[in-house]
Amino acid sequence: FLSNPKELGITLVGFSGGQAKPGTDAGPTVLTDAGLLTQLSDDLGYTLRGDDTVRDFNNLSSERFKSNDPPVRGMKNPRSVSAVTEQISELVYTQAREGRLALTLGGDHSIAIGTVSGVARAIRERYPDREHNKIAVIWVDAHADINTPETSDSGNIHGMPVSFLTGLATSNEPGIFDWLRDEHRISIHKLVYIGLRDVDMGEKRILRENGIKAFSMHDIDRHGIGKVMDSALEYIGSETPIHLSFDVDALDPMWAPSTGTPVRGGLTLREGDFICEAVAETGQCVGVDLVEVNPQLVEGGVGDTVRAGVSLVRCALGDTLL
Ligand code: Z70
Ligand code: MN
Ligand code: MN
Ligand code: MN
Repeated sequence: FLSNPKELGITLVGFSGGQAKPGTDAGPTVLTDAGLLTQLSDDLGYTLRGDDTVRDFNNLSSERFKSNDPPVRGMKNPRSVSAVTEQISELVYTQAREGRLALTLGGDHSIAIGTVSGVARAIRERYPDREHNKIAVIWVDAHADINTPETSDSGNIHGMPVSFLTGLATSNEPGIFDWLRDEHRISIHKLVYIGLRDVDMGEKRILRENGIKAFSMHDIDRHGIGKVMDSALEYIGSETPIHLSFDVDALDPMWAPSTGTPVRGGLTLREGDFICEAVAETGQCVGVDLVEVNPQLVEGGVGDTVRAGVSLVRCALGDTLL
């Protein structure tokens, strides 16, 4: 096992500065209010050791939104997102370094710049002599989130995390992602997408030119989620540690309407759960993110989306019927 059995490091990140809509900052609260953490300890047998295990970024952080934060290279709130993700990276690193499976509840998807970089660094350090000490990332999303500042139309950094994590985008500007070093980065060849259906022109070009592995909704329709997961995990290999970054908008809005950018034609809840179960089954999982739950966006309330989110996390942490 790459993580200690049944040991979690949970980080709650109510942050919405990677995109324009308020509400995503309340994501962790609605998930924990629904009893997610209690379920993880009582139903799944994880040890939760108070402050040490569950870290609420909103209480720990000294800086959230910076008051003077004009766009740089078109990026919106670049200093705020950089400062927040730097702190998340450090928090998640300390959890994963001790062998805890790092679970992060967001927040918008920009926070993955922190979570993935923290886990990547921790696993390198934890297994210095292991051949396979570089993590793979399974990015489950309607969107590819691989715009560079230059290809992005929106300037929203939640559409860019993968480009910064892979080094496709870099910045030397003081206070703007200049903290990202090689030990934080992931290989573009250890990245797999699942669920894509709303990808920008510039992103399609990046995916094509770099030969990035991607299973779109079309591939899932053609092959079924079982075969897609077999191929995804075969591509990654059975020795490589895996970080699962799950954007709830990968699910069809029928199952998860309370999110900033719902796109129809998505995964069923069972397909989403299956992805998480298949990752859990490998025993290679070292990090899990669940992001983009936004309780403010739907008339009928956030209940369906929260139930879906709770189900996904439970499955990713090894909940099974039998
Ligand atoms: C678009 C952009 C995005 C989530 C929207 C959208 C990105 N490609 N990600 N909603 N979760 O703005 O770069
Ligand atoms: Mn996303
Ligand atoms: Mn998305
Ligand atoms: Mn195919």
